[in-house]
Amino acid sequence: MATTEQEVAAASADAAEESEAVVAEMRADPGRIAADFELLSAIGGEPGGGVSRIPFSREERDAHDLVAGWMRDLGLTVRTDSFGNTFGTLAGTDSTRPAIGFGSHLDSVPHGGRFDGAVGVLGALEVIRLFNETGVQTAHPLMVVAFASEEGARFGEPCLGSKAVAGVLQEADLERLRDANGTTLAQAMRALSFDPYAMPQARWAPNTLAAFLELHIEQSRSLDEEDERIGLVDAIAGNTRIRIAIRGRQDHSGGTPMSQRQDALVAAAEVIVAAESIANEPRRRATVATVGRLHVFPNSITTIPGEVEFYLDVRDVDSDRQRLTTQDIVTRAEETAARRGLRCDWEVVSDTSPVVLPRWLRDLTTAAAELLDVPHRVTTSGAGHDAGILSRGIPAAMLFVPSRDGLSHCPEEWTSMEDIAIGAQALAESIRDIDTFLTKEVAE
Ligand code: HGY
Ligand code: MN
Ligand code: MN
Repeated sequence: MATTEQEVAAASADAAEESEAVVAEMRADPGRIAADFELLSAIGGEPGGGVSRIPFSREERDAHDLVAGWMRDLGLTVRTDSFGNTFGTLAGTDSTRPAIGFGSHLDSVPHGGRFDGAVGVLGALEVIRLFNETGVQTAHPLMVVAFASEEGARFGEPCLGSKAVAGVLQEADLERLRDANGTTLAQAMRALSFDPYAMPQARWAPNTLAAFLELHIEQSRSLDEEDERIGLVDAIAGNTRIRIAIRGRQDHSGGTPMSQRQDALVAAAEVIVAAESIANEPRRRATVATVGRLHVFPNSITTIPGEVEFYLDVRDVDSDRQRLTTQDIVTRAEETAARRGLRCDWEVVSDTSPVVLPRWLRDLTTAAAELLDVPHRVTTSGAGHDAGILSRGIPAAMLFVPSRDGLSHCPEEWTSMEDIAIGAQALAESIRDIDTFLTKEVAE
């Protein structure tokens, strides 16, 4: 659907003209959004303001049930697919057209923030309210989306719900993916009365969506530092996740001389420090490497650890740097274990490529931010998102709202309701512009 920048500019100008009046009427309401946030944040809410709504938990499902009720209250037709994704659809004036989809996810990392994912779903509901209030009717049907299991925090593989609809989640993954307790994805789904082997039914037919937009917190510092209100995302980093197991010899911490030890934890510590210094090399620029989960066995104060398992997360917007850095860290792990007389095994848990989002769609969302006359910038996402998965087959765009001090995946994660309202308004305007643009483009 390549198109010239001039076409987009002309269409944006037309849409802006038509929209002037509507933008004047469309005023997202921070108070309304705040009320929804209070109720949603109570699900999995924790002292200190964070939430735990981990993938395929009771809390995630309760959040989907709550939002499904709000979708119905707004007159949307609601369905939950075989993988737990929830959709609310609104007819357009031309039912022959594919829908314009917009939304995000409702799960969180353990002890995470209230805003990651939730902003995109609650912002989407505010868009529907704005359209209902101002009588906006789009030619394309609209689909509000709440994806399941976006966070890779539990099973290591991110964006499971969007990968299911995109047809890239394999049946083998249902038994392969395990959490820290050894629970497989299939077992976790069954525990919530889902049939894991019905997952293929969630796959979308081609042409289900004409475009997908995701409003999301930035989870980085650039907007907050530059006092900008909207980020238009040009690219989303890829991520590679490796499970590394180092095996030494379990032994007595008192009776074993230092020279006779095969300490798995010391070896793992050396590898983790090496991962940091490898990612810090100037030539790797934007690459980041993290070890966030580690198990020690037998985890006893008076025992030299015999085995350590840890997870490496490497990310970059450049796929070569992403994969070469991963390889370099794994090679260092193997060398470290060999030098210490230990054993190193590893497996790729997940590998998701970076993606560049289509310029023509980003130009339309940029025009919406300009129409609202709010400070905005083009920015890159270090975090992964459902929009990145969908963009392999559907034109996708992302709009960011600021994260205070860039903090995310922590209870301190925070975005103001005023900024979320601005984001919802830019999302609403973008949807209108895309609807007009695609209607005109096809008509001509
Ligand atoms: O971890 C991430 O990239 C995102 O927050 N799911
Ligand atoms: Mn997210
Ligand atoms: Mn996240």
